[in-house]
Amino acid sequence: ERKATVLDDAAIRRALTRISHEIIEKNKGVEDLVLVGIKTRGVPIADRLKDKIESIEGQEISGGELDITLYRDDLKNKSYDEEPDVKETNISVDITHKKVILVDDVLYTGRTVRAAMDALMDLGRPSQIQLAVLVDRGHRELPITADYVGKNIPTSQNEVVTVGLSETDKLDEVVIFEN
Ligand code: 3GP
Ligand code: 5GP
Ligand code: MG
Repeated sequence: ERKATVLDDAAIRRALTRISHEIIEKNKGVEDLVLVGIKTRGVPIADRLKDKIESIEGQEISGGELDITLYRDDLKNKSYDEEPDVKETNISVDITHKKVILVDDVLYTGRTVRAAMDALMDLGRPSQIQLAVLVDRGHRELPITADYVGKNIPTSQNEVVTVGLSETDKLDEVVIFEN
């Protein structure tokens, strides 16, 4: 059951513009930054941030993708004991001594991000890893916090946050559903 629209397309655009400025400010520019999107919807979000940051700074930045399968996926009736696993990495730049910014749509338990950090460590030795998410819905099971958050949406466990993006869905919107 659809409960509420929490972000419409304008709100998503503004949140990503703000995060772009925060990334530039925190890192004092874009030197050595690599933006890595977590599939599926972290990838278009990373692409949008990359475009915005590049147009603000007038400088190109590197990007990449990680595919992390959620074995612990309640939607697919898998066991809660299983951990998310890295299926595929597509990062062509050397991330050693780089500041990697992981980008995902929703942050929940933190287990996907933990798997993503493991995968990055296997690829090289980043000087720093930061995390940007469009939505933080709470319920962390690991000591993981996002550096950049589009919107904090306190949810109950039986609510689901649906993220729609024009690249993958009909339109840009973030909606809360209750099962
Ligand atoms: P994404 O790959 O774009 O991130 O997990 C598969 C998809 O299901 C994800 O898309 C995610 O957006 C969506 N989803 C919606 N609610 C949930 C949820 O409660 N848990 C998980 N794991 N995925 C969810
Ligand atoms: P975590 O590993 O932090 O529990 O979950 C993070 C991943 O699961 C994100 O990539 C996200 O796509 C997905 N996810 C978890 N909960 C939700 C949710 O309520 N809505 C959406 N859209 N995705 C979720
Ligand atoms: Mg995701």
